[in-house]
Amino acid sequence: MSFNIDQIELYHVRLRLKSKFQTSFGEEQDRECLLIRLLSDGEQGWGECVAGAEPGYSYETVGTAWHVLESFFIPALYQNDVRSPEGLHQALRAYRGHPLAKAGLEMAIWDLQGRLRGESFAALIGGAAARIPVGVSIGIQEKPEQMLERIAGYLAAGYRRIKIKIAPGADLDVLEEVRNAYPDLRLWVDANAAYSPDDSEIFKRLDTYQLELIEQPLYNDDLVEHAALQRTLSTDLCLDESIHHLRDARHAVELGSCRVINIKPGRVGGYLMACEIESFCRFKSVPVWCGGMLETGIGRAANLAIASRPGFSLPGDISASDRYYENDIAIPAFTLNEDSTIDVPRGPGLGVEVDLEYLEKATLKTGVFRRNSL
Ligand code: OSB
Ligand code: MG
Repeated sequence: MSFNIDQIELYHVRLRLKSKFQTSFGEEQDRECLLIRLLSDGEQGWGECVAGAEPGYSYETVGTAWHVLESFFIPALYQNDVRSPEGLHQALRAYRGHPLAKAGLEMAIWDLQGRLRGESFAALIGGAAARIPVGVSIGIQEKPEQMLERIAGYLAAGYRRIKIKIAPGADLDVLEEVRNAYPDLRLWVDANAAYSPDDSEIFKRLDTYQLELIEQPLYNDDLVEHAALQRTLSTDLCLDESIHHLRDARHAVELGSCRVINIKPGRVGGYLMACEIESFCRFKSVPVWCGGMLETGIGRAANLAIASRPGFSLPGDISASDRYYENDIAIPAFTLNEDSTIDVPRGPGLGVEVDLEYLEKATLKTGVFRRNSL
């Protein structure tokens, strides 16, 4: 089904996180992101660009995403009369990089398409599962006791898989305590590229904690050093930052850089690419899971949909709304089931509505771009 997008709105929003989220690259108390609304034929579509306030995880920020959307992507969308996610990428093919901005726009098109057809995003992209196994990702804490407290809280809330952020100086001590307290916990660690191959002594120790995986220990753009490291470890490595495209996934598997891949639709430039990577990994029997970017309920709805494809065999970083925010911008809120799963939304499009009153309160800047005003 085709449609005519005639207005695009950008919202730079800021939401207070319930607790500070610290990683090896920085800390966030307020999550900033960009929400995108498309208007067409009396219907709307929402997307979330997961760029943040600072270029920490990615070089993109809310500011760079606003710039490329306003100056290049939105004009290209109108000029090429984009009417589908595939058409969007065709229209943007000359523009290198900025995957988070591209993915946000793609998400909004899927939502619009789903709403117009009365079909869920999950159905449109080949999802099958009705509920997604999930875990929680915990930021670096000042003291190991605080980490134990946070873990106890999330286990009590029903999460059955815990990922903790690590960095040099905040790794072995905390793991020692966590493993002593929870010998059987499904435990992952994520270094967000904080180590170098010189840290081989630390890796040897990390290898003794029965971790289910070690995420992105080395450089954010590396496949080769990860392959050398994987050969020395029995624990599975998982790549996040290094995988931007199907090609990277292919190279990582060929080189042996990892045995697991974290798929974040934003990082790979959208849902179509995320599906390609998932299909390839399924063919190669490489387990994948859906990563998170502290999304609002809009982005998390999309993550749940993609994670319902069959290759997503490990629990995602898709937690319940109350793990992130006091108030979420999307309704209804996502809640955790007793078996540490979250239901995939079934309504048309993303299956969530935006709380416009709350959106207005959370918005720092708005932009409106009409088709014929360009
Ligand atoms: O590396 O997985 C990451 C959040 C922001 C940037 C990078 C990462 C993360 C998370 C949070 O781990 C996962 C979530 O959204 O729950
Ligand atoms: Mg990660």
